[in-house]
Amino acid sequence: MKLTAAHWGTYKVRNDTGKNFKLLPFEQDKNPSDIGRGIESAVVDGSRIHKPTVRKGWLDSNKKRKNIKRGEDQFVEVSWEDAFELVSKEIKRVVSTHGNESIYAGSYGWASAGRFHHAQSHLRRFLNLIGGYTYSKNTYSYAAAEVIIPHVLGNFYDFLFDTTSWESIADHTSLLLAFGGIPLKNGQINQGGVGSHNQRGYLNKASANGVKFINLSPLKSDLETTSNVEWLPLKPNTDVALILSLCYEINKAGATNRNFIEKYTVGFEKFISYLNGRTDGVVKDANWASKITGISREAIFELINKIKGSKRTMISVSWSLTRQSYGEQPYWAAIALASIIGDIGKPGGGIGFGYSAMNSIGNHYKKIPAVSLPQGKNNVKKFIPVARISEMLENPGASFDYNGSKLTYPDIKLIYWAGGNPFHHHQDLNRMIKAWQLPETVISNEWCWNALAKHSDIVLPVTTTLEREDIALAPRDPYMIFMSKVIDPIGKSKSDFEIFSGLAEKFDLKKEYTENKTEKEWIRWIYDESNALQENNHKFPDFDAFKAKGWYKHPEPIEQQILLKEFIQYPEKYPLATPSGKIELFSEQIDSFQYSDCVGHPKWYGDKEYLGNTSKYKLHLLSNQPIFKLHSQLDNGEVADNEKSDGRAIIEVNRRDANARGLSDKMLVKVFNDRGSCLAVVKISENIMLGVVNIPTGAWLDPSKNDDISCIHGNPNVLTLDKGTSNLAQGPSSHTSLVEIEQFKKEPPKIRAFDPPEIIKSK
Ligand SMILES: Nc1nc2c(c(=O)[nH]1)N[C@H]1C(S)=C(S)[C@@H](COP(=O)(O)OP(=O)(O)OC[C@H]3O[C@@H](n4cnc5c(=O)[nH]c(N)nc54)[C@H](O)[C@@H]3O)O[C@H]1N2
Ligand SMILES: Nc1nc2c(c(=O)[nH]1)N[C@H]1C(S)=C(S)[C@@H](COP(=O)(O)OP(=O)(O)OC[C@H]3O[C@@H](n4cnc5c(=O)[nH]c(N)nc54)[C@H](O)[C@@H]3O)O[C@H]1N2
Ligand SMILES: [Mo]
Repeated sequence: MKLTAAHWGTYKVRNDTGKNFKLLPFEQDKNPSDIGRGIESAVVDGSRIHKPTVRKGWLDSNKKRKNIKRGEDQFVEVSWEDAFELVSKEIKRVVSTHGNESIYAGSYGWASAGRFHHAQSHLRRFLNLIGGYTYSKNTYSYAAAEVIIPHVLGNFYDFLFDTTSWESIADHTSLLLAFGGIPLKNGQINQGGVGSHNQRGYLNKASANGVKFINLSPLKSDLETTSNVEWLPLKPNTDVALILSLCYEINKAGATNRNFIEKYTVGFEKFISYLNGRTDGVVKDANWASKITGISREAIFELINKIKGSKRTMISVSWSLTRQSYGEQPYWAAIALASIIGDIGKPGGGIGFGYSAMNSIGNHYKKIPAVSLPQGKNNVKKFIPVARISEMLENPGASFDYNGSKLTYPDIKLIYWAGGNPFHHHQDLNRMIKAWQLPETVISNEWCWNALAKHSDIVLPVTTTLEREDIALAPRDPYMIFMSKVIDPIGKSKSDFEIFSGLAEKFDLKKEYTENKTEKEWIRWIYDESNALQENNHKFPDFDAFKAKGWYKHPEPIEQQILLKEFIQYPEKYPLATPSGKIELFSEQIDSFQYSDCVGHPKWYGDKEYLGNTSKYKLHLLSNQPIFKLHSQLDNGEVADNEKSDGRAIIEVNRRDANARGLSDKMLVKVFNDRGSCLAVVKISENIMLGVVNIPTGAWLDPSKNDDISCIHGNPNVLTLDKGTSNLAQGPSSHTSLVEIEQFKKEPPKIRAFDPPEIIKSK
């Protein structure tokens, strides 16, 4: 069977003639995602990059290196030979004058599924061969958790794999508190590929079994299932206040599971002393939390009674809770609450990180071993926490804090990006666009004229997954897929492998780069090496048989998974990977860093940009994950239009907020704050709480100087806050932002997001 795979699913391919093809649902998929069909139109869209292209101003000023204006310039098409020559010469010049540290190749992003054609792996393999690059640590998804969890609970990535399985929830949970909900829209995705979509089925089964769900989120749609879900809307970024009050009141009522606290945790007394107000004079009771969160005192006590009356409670915290100012705190506070309840390590109880944030969360597969393309060794030791990019570009040499260390920003002269889109993912894009002008050269490998390509000096066109063979093998998904080539490469595009092979040749390193293997041989190598890692009774089938069938499913484990089960059963034998070996409700280590924005225990920091602080901007902007695409990917395809109105992003607004501003359904509005502005189309809704608005991410950036609008298409990141979560993790704070809205009365400007820049064509 001819199949293709993407982060959003596996599809059967029906080839017609020439470039015509259709993607049909994969028979094994219980709930196929619509997202995939978006590529049918996107792959041949006018936004496709056909040839290597160089910014005119960069070519002209190549020797003088002035007048840099990225994002507003014409481009010139060049041959691959010229492109390889230009890129290799420039890299050599930068390395010899400024050193490898001056190359930034953090190159964050999701790229495409397919284990061999993973863009970042190729970029890094190549750069490591020539001495390395400044890299980035952590993710945009949950950086705050990646850094704080090892101090207080252990390795965060392990917990994502070991999350208590849905089967265990369906069989044992009585009450599930879902902070940030369990958004099924997000469960469409899994990094590296999805065989079958299961989150909806899991959630419905748990409902049918009588699990009581409470959706603690500003958006009702964050938790939808077949049974009644109780929706407790709370002001964005105030979860910590609510959780602390639950801890306080449960403890005050004498309902703390003392046995659990004594056996499995450290630091309880210091934490309680903070809750009691002994350190700051503020008692963290229900009254206090009610004022901050907008949830009434009565509702908080009702919630407490439900927890006290529940046989088994699961606290689920969505990843979005980490992407906000002080984003370390919600997870730490939730761990404290789960400890006080004492259901950690029991079937269906305890804490869960991001059910339905991806399709694989809560399936009971252990990590399936798989090899990646070897990246070699990076000789440069400099790195930045990934979301500090603008700050790095603005402040070469400046020092900053990160997880107990004092680090300094490098002086970046060259940026090389492959497989990510910072003009999608980064916050406060107006700030970034300014900072982006500072390096001498920006190179990207892209397949479409998105804002990253338009803000590059040299753009090398890559193939999409449909134009090459690969193997999808995601360690969290039981399906392995042979990805067939569906169409020939569009224009003169090449795979990242071909691009870096071509560049390596200019450094006389082609043999080292390719190891004399072709793409097909590399795919076979990944298959064989991964197979060697499987347990004896789980070996892959013969390669040719696998290729002919198109897919293989890893055998299902028998046991339900329970997070931290071993630690709870045998705390001495299986201590946690924290300094004390226990759950740390007070962390001596974090305390020793002396950060005012992340002290030794979970704490409410009220000085953030949120609805509790006076501001001329009265609405909290959420910018959640889009339903019909993955981030900015396939925004140029037809399926993404489902989530737009007249081609622009939609802003969900509560009816009373709309009425107060004279806004009506489908009205074109300007959303703004001091950082920027964007246009969007109003959708009035009862499903979003008062004072909160939401623009899903992913609209390609489309600035308009004429209209003085940072993005006329609706990219929310022109509005979001670009500030580290705290000195501990320095993670992104994208869900922190206050805005205002007004009708946009002028002529609606034409969207140019998908138009290529002006290109001087070669023959
Ligand atoms: N406001 C706000 N911002 C957010 C978030 C939010 O919630 N709110 N969420 C954040 C999160 S969690 C994340 S993970 C990030 C996601 O941010 P990104 O991962 O950067 O977003 P993508 O749009 O997936 O970018 C992938 C890019 O890779 C390109 N690409 C695809 N395949 C290939 C390939 O084979 N080779 C090459 N060279 N390129 C390829 C695509 O065209 C696309 O431009 O966004 C973050 N930004
Ligand atoms: N369809 C689709 N699925 C995706 C992605 C995509 O782009 N498209 N991206 C994938 C990626 S990379 C990631 S990291 C995951 C992210 O998964 P999540 O982090 O779960 O993503 P979001 O949709 O941003 O957030 C979920 C909900 O959290 C709520 N929320 C935001 N701030 C707060 C808050 O302060 N308190 C509370 N209680 N709720 C809040 C919002 O209402 C939002 O709808 O999704 C993955 N899945
Ligand atoms: Mo993410």
